[in-house]
Amino acid sequence: MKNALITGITGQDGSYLAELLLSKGYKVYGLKRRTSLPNLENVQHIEKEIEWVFGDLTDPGSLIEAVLRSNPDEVYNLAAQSYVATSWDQPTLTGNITAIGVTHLLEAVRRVKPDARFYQASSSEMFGKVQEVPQRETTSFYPRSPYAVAKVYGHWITVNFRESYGMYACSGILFNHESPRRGVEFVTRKVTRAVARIKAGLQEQLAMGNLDAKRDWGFAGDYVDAMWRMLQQSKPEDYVVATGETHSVRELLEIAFHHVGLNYQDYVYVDPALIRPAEVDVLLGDATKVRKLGWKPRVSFPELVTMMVDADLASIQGRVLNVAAL
Ligand code: NDP
Ligand code: GDR
Repeated sequence: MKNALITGITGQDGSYLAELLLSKGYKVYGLKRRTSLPNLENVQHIEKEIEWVFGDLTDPGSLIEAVLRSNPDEVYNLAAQSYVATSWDQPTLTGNITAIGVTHLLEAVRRVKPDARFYQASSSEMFGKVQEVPQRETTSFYPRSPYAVAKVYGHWITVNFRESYGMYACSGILFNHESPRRGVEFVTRKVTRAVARIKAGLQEQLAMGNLDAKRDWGFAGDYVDAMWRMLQQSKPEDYVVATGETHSVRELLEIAFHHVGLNYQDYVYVDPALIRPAEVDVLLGDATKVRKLGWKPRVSFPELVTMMVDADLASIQGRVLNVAAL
């Protein structure tokens, strides 16, 4: 039996990854930080199967303890201040967690269990102001937010530990991926939840930011399988994970509202306060390299959006939702 340590396990990706590793027979250790209220909705169905370790990416001692206790074969660093818009409001905190936190964890692994395989959650946001379309592993970075700048640091410190110490450390450069477990502030979930609420008569309008932004959106359940595959290779390498399709926020609105028989133009208005100080206009990934590991996306963009609307409708209508089915 292999041991895996997952940071960020209470988030969207952490919950899907924990399910995947448990299904493969791993013993899963989950790092959770102290919160004023319990925050385990995404993992409630597997809570008892996980060995919980308290810790925080900004607290190096707690990470050393987590690596000592879990004695991991594989470490997945998914924890981050992951919301781009908040990174302008809290740039230093974002840097402490999303950038320096990676070094804290790499150092803990290097000192305690240097042969553990390490996965870093890098992001397509690092491409930012796009230099090349589609973006691939060799495309240069031009980050456009404090979050993206922090992720570039996390990416390069992972490369550096690989090259300096020979550690099996690699990054997945993942394009946007979504699910019914997505945080409610991200654009897909914000829209699908609002559609359900409008349909149920609980909300009248929806304020949005830039409707012309384009993203390469996939399903989170598919993407965690790519993370696992990256750690099963003979050599550590970095991989882009994407669908190879890009869609605008406007298309997202069209599909989501149309699914419940509504026209988004009757409900949506643009609020200038939601336009970001600097925007990433278009992202489109080339996943040729990771496809060679046998990975491919299985959920199309319309299937993803309608799956999320249906889950939010079920939740609003009070039907008991089993998170394991999401
Ligand atoms: P979420 O925002 O859903 O989850 C973030 C996780 O990080 C939560 O479990 C959160 O814990 C934890 N966390 C935040 N701060 C700390 C801290 N200081 N110490 C320990 N844990 C902390 O993110 P996703 O699941 O969507 O993404 C996973 C990772 O992948 C992130 O690093 C994100 O930046 C990156 N990424 C995501 C993409 C996407 O489209 N989803 C694309 C590319 C990269 P808590 O529950 O306590 O808040
Ligand atoms: P992103 O995701 O910034 O790409 O980062 P988000 O869903 O927040 O925004 C996507 C695009 O939609 C535009 N947009 C809005 N966004 C939000 N949240 N709310 C709105 O009302 C709105 N209106 C328009 C945004 O301007 C943007 O262009 C996500 C996160 O998961 C990161 O952690 C991850 O690294 C990247 O994806 C890849």
